[in-house]
Amino acid sequence: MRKALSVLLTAAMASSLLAACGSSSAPAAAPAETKAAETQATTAAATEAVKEVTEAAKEAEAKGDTITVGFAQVGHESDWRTASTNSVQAALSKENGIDLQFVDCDNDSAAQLEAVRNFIQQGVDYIVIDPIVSTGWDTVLTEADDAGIPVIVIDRTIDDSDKYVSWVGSEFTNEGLAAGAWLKAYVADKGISEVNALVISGTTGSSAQIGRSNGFDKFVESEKWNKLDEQTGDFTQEGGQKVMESYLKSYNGKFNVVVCQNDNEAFGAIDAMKAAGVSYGVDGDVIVISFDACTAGLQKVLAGEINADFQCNPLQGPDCLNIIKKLQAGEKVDQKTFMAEPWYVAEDKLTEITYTNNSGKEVTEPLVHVDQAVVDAAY
Ligand code: GZL
Repeated sequence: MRKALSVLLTAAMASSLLAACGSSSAPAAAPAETKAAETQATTAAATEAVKEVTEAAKEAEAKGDTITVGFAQVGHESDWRTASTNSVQAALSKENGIDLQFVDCDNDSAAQLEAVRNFIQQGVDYIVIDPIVSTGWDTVLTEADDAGIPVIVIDRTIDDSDKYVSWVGSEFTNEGLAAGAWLKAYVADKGISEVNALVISGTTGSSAQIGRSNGFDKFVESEKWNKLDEQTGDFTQEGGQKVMESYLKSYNGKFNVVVCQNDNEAFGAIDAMKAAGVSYGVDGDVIVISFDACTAGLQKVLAGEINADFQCNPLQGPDCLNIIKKLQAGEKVDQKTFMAEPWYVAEDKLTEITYTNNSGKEVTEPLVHVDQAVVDAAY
């Protein structure tokens, strides 16, 4: 309710002006007619301001202590995104004292910047952003900062500005590293001596795409795998299918691994390989690696169509609410919060992976074998 606050401040200033005009400490008298005109103008302004604050106060009262939050969401491109939107909308709800202004930016960075500027104009209390891409943010975040509106970033990262109060999301490079570590262990266990990989990457310039590509590429280099190609499927099923159809024209019979940077791309790639008569998955010629581990993705792991699925946790709603409540109470909040994310596999032979994570620490992490109970518990 920034509007109420600004009107309250205006009213306070206006009433002090009124008092100054009538007080004995008024500046040396100007000609009577000027003084009267000045006083009349000030009184009118103050009356208007007080009227406004009464209306705003009535509005705020009617709304209880409603906190207005503007949320600029990436879009609606994937199952993961749907789960992310549902999580935020469920947490930032009227029942929790929040008036959520939601904008689906449809994967359009210009629209997302415009949505944030509109929130600033509206004078919301907080702004939540899931940034489509990780750069181009400092100007608009400076505008929000100048307007005194705290910004919370979820999921993907903003890499060219630090003008936000908190970020909650995933370590995307570790997701890519874990995928590489699993593939290294898997081909060793299966006696596969050569890796010829194709990558269907996510939205170019998104921190999810950058991290997953960088992490997996570390293993491409260290294991001397052949990465035949990497093209963006923009995190959509249609994109995954189109890229795989193109790959099948150029590399049919020459690849034995496909890395899809989210489940929806994997669904599209699988449809294309099925249509082309290429076998894939646990008993196939092509190993399928995916990210997100949404319910539909884990169903394909259970069916053996996806060999390994590296979860990216979309459920940042509760963290968002917690951060806002802490800020409202004047408490400090963590600058960064990383989501917990399991790694899922179709076969139970390998039970863990060991790799050096993005912080340079050697870690050993469990591999979760997917059964129906795991699918039933998915987000
Ligand atoms: C990653 C998230 C990505 C998901 C995709 O945190 O931003 O965007 O991996 C989604 O499914 O489209």
